[in-house]
Amino acid sequence: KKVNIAIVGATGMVGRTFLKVLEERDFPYENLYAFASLKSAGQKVMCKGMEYTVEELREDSFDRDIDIALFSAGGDISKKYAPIAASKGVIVVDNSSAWRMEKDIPLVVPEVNPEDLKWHKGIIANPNCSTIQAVVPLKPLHDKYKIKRIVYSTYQAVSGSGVKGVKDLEEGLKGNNINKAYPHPIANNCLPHIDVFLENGYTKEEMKMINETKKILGDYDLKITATTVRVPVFDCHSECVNIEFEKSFEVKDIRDLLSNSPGIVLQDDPNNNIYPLATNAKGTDLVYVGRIRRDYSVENGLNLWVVADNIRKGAATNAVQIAEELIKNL
Ligand code: 11C
Repeated sequence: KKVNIAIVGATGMVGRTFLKVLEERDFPYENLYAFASLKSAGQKVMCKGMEYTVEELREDSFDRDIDIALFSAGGDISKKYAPIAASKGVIVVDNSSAWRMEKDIPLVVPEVNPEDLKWHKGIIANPNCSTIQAVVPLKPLHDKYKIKRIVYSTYQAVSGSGVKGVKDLEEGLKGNNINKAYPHPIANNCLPHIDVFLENGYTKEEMKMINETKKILGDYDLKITATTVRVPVFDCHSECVNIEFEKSFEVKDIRDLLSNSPGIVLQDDPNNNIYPLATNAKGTDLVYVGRIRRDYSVENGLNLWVVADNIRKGAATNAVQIAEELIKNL
């Protein structure tokens, strides 16, 4: 069935990538509507060779036949407009953090928990980019070996901060530290600070990884800690994921399992300098896993290096994949 689709935040970094991914995957829509703030209204965007004029997002924007709306316009816009859209029968796939931890809102990565789409009430949350790429390999491992504890250490690209972050790095590399997105120069630095600091000493990004992982894997007993770091890389997040399992394992079986799991590409041949790299993941929709090795410091410990394009699999592609799952049942 061909559906009518809306993009909210169509001129932003993720919004433009929604359009690119819809085109690349030949998502079967009949009509497409592009919305953004008044400031961007009137701009033109392209999808599948057609030009669309961006309309101002208003309360009556959803008073027409729209089946699915992909939102990426920030938490405040989602808080206000996602319930309005849902009340008019639109299924919202929301990329912001506004709804992720709400009990009655599914938080979905299609390779991991597509079954959670069944209980949506009109709004579905798209997880944080750094969580999405981690849970894709964690899911098959948890199913087979039962995870006890996870230690995340991330190396996150500036595109996660949007255009501002990209500008800070571009300018910083020219010796001009504008520090618009970050409190310190990002060029030649690693900033152990993503999003705001909370009272418990963690950043919001770290708590997102911890809480979202539990919700997506459906296991609130998991013990998880995280350190999230912004690095001077334009695109693609890299992560070291340290895991402790209940059950014993053979590293060879882990490799086999991951290479046969959906959405994953194994790149693990250290003798030939092959391991996941941000520059190779850029522009793709998959999660790359390598440096698979035993952590000898604990019983049943494992280390992984996980890389993915944070704007694509970490945001736009995951949302479009959710929409692809939804249209199977429309
Ligand atoms: C970053 N993960 O890299 C963030 C960006 O909750 O959707 C995405 C924030 C979010 O800065």
